[in-house]
Amino acid sequence: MKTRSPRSLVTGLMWLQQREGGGSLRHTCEQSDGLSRYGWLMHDGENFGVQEIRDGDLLLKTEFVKRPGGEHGGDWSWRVTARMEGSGGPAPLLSLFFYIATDGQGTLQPQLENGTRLAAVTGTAEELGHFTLTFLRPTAENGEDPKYASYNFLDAASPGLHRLTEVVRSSLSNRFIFAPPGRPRRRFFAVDAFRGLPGAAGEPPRGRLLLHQVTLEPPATVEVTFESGSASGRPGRLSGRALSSALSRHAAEFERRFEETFGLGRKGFPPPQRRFAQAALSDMLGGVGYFHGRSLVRSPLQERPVPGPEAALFTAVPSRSFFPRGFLWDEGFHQLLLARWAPALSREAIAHWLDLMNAEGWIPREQILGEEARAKVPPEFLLQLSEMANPPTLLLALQRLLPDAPPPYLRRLFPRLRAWYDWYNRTQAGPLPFTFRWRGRDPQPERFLNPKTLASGLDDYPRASHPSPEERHLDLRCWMALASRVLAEVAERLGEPAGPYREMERALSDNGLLDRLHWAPELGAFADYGNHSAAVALRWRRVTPAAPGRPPPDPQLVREVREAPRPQFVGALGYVSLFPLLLQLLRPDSPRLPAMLAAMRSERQLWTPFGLRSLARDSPLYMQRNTEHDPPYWRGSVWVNINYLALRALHGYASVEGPQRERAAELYHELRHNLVANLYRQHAESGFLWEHYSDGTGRGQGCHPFAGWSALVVLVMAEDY
Ligand code: 6A9
Repeated sequence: MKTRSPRSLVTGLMWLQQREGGGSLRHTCEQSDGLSRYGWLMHDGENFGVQEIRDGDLLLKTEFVKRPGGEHGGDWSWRVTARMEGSGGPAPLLSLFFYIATDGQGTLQPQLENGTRLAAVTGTAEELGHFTLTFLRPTAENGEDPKYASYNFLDAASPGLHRLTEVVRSSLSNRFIFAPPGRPRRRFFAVDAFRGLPGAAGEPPRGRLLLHQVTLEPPATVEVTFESGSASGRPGRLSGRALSSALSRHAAEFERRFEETFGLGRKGFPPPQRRFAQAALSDMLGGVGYFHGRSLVRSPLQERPVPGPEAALFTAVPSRSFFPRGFLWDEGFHQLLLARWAPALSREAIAHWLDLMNAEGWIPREQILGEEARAKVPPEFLLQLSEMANPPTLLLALQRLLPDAPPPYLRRLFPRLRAWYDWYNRTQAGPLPFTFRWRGRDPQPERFLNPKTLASGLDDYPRASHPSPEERHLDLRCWMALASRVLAEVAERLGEPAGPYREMERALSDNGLLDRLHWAPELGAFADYGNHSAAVALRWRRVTPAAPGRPPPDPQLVREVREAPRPQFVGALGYVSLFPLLLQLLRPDSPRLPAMLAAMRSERQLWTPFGLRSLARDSPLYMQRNTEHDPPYWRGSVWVNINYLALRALHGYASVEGPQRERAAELYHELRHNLVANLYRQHAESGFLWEHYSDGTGRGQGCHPFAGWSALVVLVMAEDY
């Protein structure tokens, strides 16, 4: 836990199941730890949460409650419950490591009991004032009887949050003996003297780390309380029975609020499905973080990257394990959900994002702020290019917040929204009026079957084979229609001139113009246009000749173009083709609507029992690798964010007059059923939400847990569009 401030104190938990040779120390979410499941089952985003973690046979439950009071945010308490499941046999000893560390400011004083047990830490920090952190003695699971435990503690210099695991791991030694009275003695690993980290010699410490290690035989319960010095007159310590009753009060309130917000009980979802939806929302809320630092930025005019200005970001993240940082277009989807649960929190996140804008009006797509975030990213992915856009989905979320947004908030947002909108119009303009083009496609097309378009968010989705200024991108054009509409709505709310936005919206939603620019008769669908050849393939080739007297170099996979590219529509049917429908720009009586619905419902094309696949099964690049090392990503898999947009649109077409009204309603019901049933089943089987889902088997793919946009399943269950 941290405060929302740049040089926050941090408190946390690590654990270790003691085995011959050590076992592995757990700390941050890492896919490579292979935990069979973990995630927040309940989390209100503010004051309360319940998390379950399964690590082999160990079941850990971590709960927290905050109690507001005083001048510094009040008190909080943790309860950690450990239990072994299954398999019999002697359970390994379990060590829980509770720590607190400073990071550039604040002071800590250890309070020792008998010179060995770290019973408490007192301290001060800018945001927290004076405080006391108390490590209570463990109890048996019932919370009453004392439990035998060994105690160790560590007092070390901290090289920064991103290296705390290493500090602890490197100070473990197994010279310690666990000796419960009348029971066999066992050796175990515990924190001993800290001898410094490799590579850190000479670096000034960032702060101080104090750590309390409790070693015991599960089952057991351990509590930790944080008491704020300025919160006087508290009714009593928030531990034991008082903590139990606070936890159950919060849990009941969470249930009530969840039902009031999403109505899944009213809709007839049985308890296991409701718990699944609660876990999806909670894991998104549990992933929300406060980040601080500088991006690494390069503009096309600069040779060398430069650090951006210091920035702060309060944001949800796509994945706690794999992408624990902010992503621009992901965040719009996150906030669609969070706007319903906690509108004020959602407004704050959106405001933070808009404050990341530079003087040009650009917002970097991926936010890698601070050392902890940077430690998770390979260097080749660090750079943010300043011509690179990403879909303006924050506007979708803002549209949802609009009816209840306080005017002063909107007034402060508006200049930023205008600058952002102008930036897209200025920098992502297409070759003809009212067309748009994503910048920053990969400049070396011969390395890929189809050069990527990371800016679009649909990475390897097939586009024109030969990137050129002639390209017009359908999805971006549709996003700009939406952007124009939302800017007009905000302007109207504020009594600012909305005319130019409305005009742009009208032009970009003109179905006749859309047809002329993007309808591909040969495909029977809407499409991108550009310099394109359909006759491309990857082939193994020796690209460089052998040097004299050396063995020939390894063959490489390179692109072969068998037919020269020419300006034409791009023959790919998939998510991009659906955009005029997804963003409801097609009129309900559009003569194109039947063909689009047919493509969606066709199993040879986009329909699967698990949701809509990203690229038609009969499309040339369906499930094709892009390079030797780059498997298909948006070339077939089912993605939840786009399925959410499809359901929202079908729901819209099903609720207005039009010749396709009934067809849209049918598709809506079937698609909703398929998507929800599969995500629920995969979650029950694997324990996680996933980044995307196989169109062949429905299995989760990519990284996990992915409680980013996959958690939109909650809104789908609630039919809240
Ligand atoms: C890779 C390697 C630990 C890709 O969800 C975030 C984004 C989406 O915005 C985008 O639409 N994901 C989608 O196509 C993940 C992108 C991760 C890029 C960084 C670094 C990490 O190794």
